[in-house]
Amino acid sequence: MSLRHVDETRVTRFIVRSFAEDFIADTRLDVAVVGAGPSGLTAARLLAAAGYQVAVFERNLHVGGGMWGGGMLFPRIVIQDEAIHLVKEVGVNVQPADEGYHVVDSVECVSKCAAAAVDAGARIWIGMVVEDVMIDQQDRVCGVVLNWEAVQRAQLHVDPLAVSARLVIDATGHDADVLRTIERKVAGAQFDTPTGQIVGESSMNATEAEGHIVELTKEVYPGVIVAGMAANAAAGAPRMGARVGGMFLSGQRAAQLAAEQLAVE
Ligand code: 48F
Repeated sequence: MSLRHVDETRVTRFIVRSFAEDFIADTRLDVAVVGAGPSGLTAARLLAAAGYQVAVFERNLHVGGGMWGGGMLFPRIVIQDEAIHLVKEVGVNVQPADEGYHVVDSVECVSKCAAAAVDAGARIWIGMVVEDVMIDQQDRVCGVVLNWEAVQRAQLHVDPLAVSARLVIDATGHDADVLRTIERKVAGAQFDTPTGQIVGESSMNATEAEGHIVELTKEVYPGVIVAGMAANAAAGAPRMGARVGGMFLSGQRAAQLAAEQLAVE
């Protein structure tokens, strides 16, 4: 059996029309999640499931952030008892280790976390970098400024486009890229961190890192909740390696805080 002949220009129209319809729908968001690692995908899934209009912007062509490579390219990640429900509820198979730890296949974990976020109603835009934020008259962040990662890499002079968001979640990992951009661009910006500035992560101490990550997940700048490794980086807390339960719990906390704030606005 041969496949139906499709005029190539119709394929072009299908793709552009579908992209345009969905992207226009995402120009006024409740929550813009920046970064599709474990914390961003978890926050997006939970907020979309609660009925909020959520989009995730990811600079790479792939989702999953630091999860794919597991620990030093061994494609396994370790999650503690306290967080394991957040991967079990998206269907990830779990191998119990001992002392309250579980091992999961990182490829399976990325795939199922991303699929569950999309199934819940979040859209994930890949290849798009958040290169700036929009701010209102009170210097509150009210949206994100987007460009293609390919444009940024090629250093082409191409103006970006912006989408509005009632809240932004910075889930950009070690770089805390959204907060760093605000620090660079908003004169006198003060953050809810120990120094009032973005401190940068400190060397590995997994126990301390995981102990603080949920409380460090908060609105550190008006309109921006920080989640995942970016939360530790903002506050100067340590990194934690391939033990990633804290990332999932932080994503859950970011979703809770965002929902509480959106509910009262
Ligand atoms: O780094 P990442 O996985 O963040 P996370 O959710 O989880 C961290 C763990 O994976 C691991 C770890 C555990 O101990 O430390 O690293 O905190 O995912 C962050 C994602 O954000 C994207 C980046 O490509 C990655 O996929 N990202 C970073 N900056 C931008 C961005 C940006 N400006 N615009 C769009 N995406």
